Amino acid sequence: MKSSERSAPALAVVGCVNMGKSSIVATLVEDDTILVAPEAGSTTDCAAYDLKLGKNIAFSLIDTPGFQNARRALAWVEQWLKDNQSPNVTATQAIRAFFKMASNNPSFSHEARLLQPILNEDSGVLYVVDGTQPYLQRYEAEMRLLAMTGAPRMGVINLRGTHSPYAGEWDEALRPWFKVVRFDAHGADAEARLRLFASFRGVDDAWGQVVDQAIEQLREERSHRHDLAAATIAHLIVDILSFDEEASLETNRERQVKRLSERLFDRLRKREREARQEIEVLYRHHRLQRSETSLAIIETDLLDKDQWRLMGLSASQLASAGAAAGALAGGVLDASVGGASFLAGTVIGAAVGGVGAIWGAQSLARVRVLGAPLGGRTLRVETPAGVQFPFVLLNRAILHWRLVSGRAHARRDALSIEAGNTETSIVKQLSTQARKELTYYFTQIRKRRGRMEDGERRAMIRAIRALAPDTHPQAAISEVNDEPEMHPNGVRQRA
Ligand SMILES: Nc1nc2c(ncn2[C@@H]2O[C@H](COP(=O)(O)OP(=O)(O)OP(=O)(O)O)[C@@H](O)[C@H]2O)c(=O)[nH]1
Ligand SMILES: [Mg+2]
Repeated sequence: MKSSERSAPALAVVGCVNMGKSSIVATLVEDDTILVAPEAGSTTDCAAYDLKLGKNIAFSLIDTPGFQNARRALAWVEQWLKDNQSPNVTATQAIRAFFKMASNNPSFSHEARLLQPILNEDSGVLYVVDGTQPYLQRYEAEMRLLAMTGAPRMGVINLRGTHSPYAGEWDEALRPWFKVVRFDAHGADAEARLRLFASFRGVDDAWGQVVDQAIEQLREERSHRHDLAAATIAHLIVDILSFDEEASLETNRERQVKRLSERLFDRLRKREREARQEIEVLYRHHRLQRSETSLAIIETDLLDKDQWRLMGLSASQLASAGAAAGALAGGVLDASVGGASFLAGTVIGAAVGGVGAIWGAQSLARVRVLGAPLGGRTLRVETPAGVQFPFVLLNRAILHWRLVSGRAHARRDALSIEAGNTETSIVKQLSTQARKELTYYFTQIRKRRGRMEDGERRAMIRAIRALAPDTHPQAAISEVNDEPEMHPNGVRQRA
């Protein structure tokens, strides 16, 4: 397609094999399906990927096979120029002659394919180099060939992390041929991605307006995604806090508690996974793998008191939760109290039945025995009482949110959520005001068993939205790790 027919500017992403071309395309267009692989020469054909904004295409990026025979290609072109010497003959004509020959010559198949969008579709050129590899003289042939096309162009040094010892060397080598920018294809966050887009202004003078519009729209889109993610997390918390499992009271209550707890926590994990997937899709991560060990941590830390401690939940809150669990040691599931709210509000812990074996020594699930309308009694297992639990849930959700929303789409490694260190405690950084507000919503959800008023629900979403990945408003995050002010401990004593 000629540029006159195309609505959006296009850039062919070219360079030697294995420099990170496909990685840059994947990260820029947020496509985690693009083949990124350690083998040199993994991309064998050109493919155009569009950066879509709403219905419009802001940019097209063309992933290309890497140069394989650049020096021989350049030698051919130079020979052609010698053979066709005349004041009217241009370098671009020589490149076109090469392209024509190479299209039917298997030893130049990569060169022919990568030149195709530049020569036939008027694409600009994004020349990618690897800042962790030394610059070698032979790369000059690639740069010369690209310069001969006359296409607007820019050089990108792929930093591949923070330590790119040869970036300076590359910078010097590229400058005679290109405007140069640096980019970390796998480590780039949303802002770094926008900065690279912004640098496209320098590729072609005519692109300024398109670039500015795209950046504005990308910012809006990101903000909208954050809104939706906050709503997804609020929804998750509302759902989980109102989960319960109920059945007619059986003689062997310990076994029944264990069975119902297992069922309840299966639902809980499933619901949490669902919410995570929704968030991953929002940020266009469709193929995200989670590492098994991280998953295990994720699955268990929900009820791990060490996590609570790291989150800044007070010692007294933890102690009373522990004491309440301890009071039940020895299977004191004493039905003698009778009535509708036997064991109401108490927590059942490791000591009871096999619950602890499933949920770890610090496990807490809430158990009630209720009077049934037609006589008899019902055993109900609910998600853990107290505000610690929703805060743990919130912390996990936000951690995941931040990781996913900041993750470059070129990465193919499993998502690793390392719980268990203070850096992962987002709740700990909350201001007193934000904690209070969230505590209030969590208490309301419990009280009304998930039926929140619309206004309240919206306010809760706003409170969660304030914790969005790249917004750190002072209102929500305090400088000091002040002692949390929460509902005393959420664990009521036995009636
Ligand atoms: N850690 C890290 N690895 C990277 C980065 N960029 C590329 N790689 C790795 O380098 C290898 C090649 O990356 P690709 O993006 O496939 O490179 P390419 O230039 O498209 O390679 P070909 O298509 O084979 O020419 C893959 O194993 C990538 O995971 C980066 O920024 N950081
Ligand atoms: Mg590739």
